[in-house]
Amino acid sequence: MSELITRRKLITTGLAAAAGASGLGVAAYLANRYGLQPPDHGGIYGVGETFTYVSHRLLLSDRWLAREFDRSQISKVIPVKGKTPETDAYQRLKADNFTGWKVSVEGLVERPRTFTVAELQRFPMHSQITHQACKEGWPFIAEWTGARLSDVLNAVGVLPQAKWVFFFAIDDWWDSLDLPDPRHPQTFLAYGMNGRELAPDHGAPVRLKVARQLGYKSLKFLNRITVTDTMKHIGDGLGSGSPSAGYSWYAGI
Ligand SMILES: Nc1nc2c(c(=O)[nH]1)N[C@H]1C(S)=C(S)[C@@H](COP(=O)(O)O)O[C@H]1N2
Ligand SMILES: [Mo]
Repeated sequence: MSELITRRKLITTGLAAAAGASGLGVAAYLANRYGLQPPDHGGIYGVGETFTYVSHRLLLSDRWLAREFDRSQISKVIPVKGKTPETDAYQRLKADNFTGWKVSVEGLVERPRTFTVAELQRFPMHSQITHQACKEGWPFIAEWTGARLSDVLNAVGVLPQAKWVFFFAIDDWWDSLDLPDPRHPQTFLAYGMNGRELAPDHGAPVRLKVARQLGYKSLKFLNRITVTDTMKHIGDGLGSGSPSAGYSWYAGI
């Protein structure tokens, strides 16, 4: 207990100092001290990214919950953003009601395997009514239903050296999370939305839903999950496609 309090005090003092002139250097110092460098820390927004990421990871509990709403607060109009994959592969799977869709879970796990949507539906089903905000606006509240990613990861057995979980989609989007989020109870592999099957516009047949980060981290059309201990050699090594597009890797709310 005392160790935690001391650590918190140190960090709070450090972050308070960070508001001052030599400010962001303190964030960088704490990032080094606790091994909390976001993968895009070297970019133009790098120092700010480091500050946000470090303060969230050190000051907020890994179990902190994103706000949940009542059914009456579900948005009446839900924006449609982005495109549904136009490839033949996606269209064929869709025509077959996605029975052939598979999500592989591989990398640093004891028992790599693939899951069909029906197999994902055998995990305990959970729902959350949460807010999703795109960086460009278009916020909405919806009910998401699915399996907890933590249950799926427990089923395959994550190896102790694991640090990151990468996600890949059929439209070539990719992203990653550090372990607190994949293990968080509001992080879902969602296959339902507002009481129906997930629609293609929202990522059918299965998408990641990360309630504690902005919408762009919730990868749609998910078909591969890879657990790693490094970010190197995956894409440009920045942890997701977002930093190259000008968005930060960490998008905590
Ligand atoms: N595979 C994939 N995932 C994606 C996207 C995408 O284009 N492809 N768009 C992202 C962005 S920018 C946002 S804001 C949310 C939008 O989710 P929605 O369509 O359910 O609103 O999905 C994210 N996940
Ligand atoms: Mo977005």
